[in-house]
Amino acid sequence: MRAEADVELVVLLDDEGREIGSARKASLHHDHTPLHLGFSCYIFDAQGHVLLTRRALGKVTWPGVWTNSVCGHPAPGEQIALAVQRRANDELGLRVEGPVCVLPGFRYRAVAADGTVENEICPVYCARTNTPVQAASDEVMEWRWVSWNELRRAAELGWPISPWAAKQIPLLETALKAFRQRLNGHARRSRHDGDDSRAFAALDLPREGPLPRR
Ligand SMILES: [Mn+2]
Repeated sequence: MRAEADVELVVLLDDEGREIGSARKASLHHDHTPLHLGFSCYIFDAQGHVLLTRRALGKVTWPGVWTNSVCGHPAPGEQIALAVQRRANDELGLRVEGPVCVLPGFRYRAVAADGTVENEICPVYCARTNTPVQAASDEVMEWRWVSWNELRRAAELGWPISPWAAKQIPLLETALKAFRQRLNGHARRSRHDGDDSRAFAALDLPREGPLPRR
C-alpha cells in the first residue's frame, strides 16, 4: 500500500514544465497556488457518451461545480495514465481502458469565486469504460452521461461547467478529429493490431446513441 492516506504529494513544476520538487496536496491550493502537475480525463461509454461529474461540496477547489469525468494530481514518480486509472477507480468506482493523452501540453490558471487558485500543467486524457459508476460521495455529488453535443454546448455557455473544462472541450474536439484522421491513415497502413491501434481505437469516440438509463 502507498502512504497516500497520510501525506498525498503533488509534483511542482517550473515554467518550462520541469519537475522542481513536491508539495503536500492538502496545503497546495490557496490564493498563490504554485504551478504543479495535474491531469483531466474525459471518460466515454460504449455508445460514445461522456461522463460529466459535479464536484462534492467538501472539495477545496470549485465545490459544487459540474466538470469533466475526473481530475487529479499524479504522485511524484507516478505515470500519469496510472494516476488517471487510480482516480477513476477511487472517485467513480470505474475501471477505465487505455487512458490516451490527447492534449499533452494543456496549461491553465483559474481563480475561483472564493479566491482559491488552480495553476496546473494538466495533460488531458480520454478513456473508455464498460463498468457502472459507483461514485464516492465525498468526491462526486452528482453525475450524468451526456452526448458530445451537450458537452460542447456547456463549454460554449461557460458558466454551467468548470473553467478548465470550458477551455479543454473545444481543444479536445479539434484534437479528436485529428486523431480520427490518423486512425484512418493508420488503418490503411497497418496490417497488425499493435498498441497504437488500440490507443487510436479508444479515441474513435463521440458517437451519438441512446442515453443509458440512470
Ligand atoms: Mn491542482
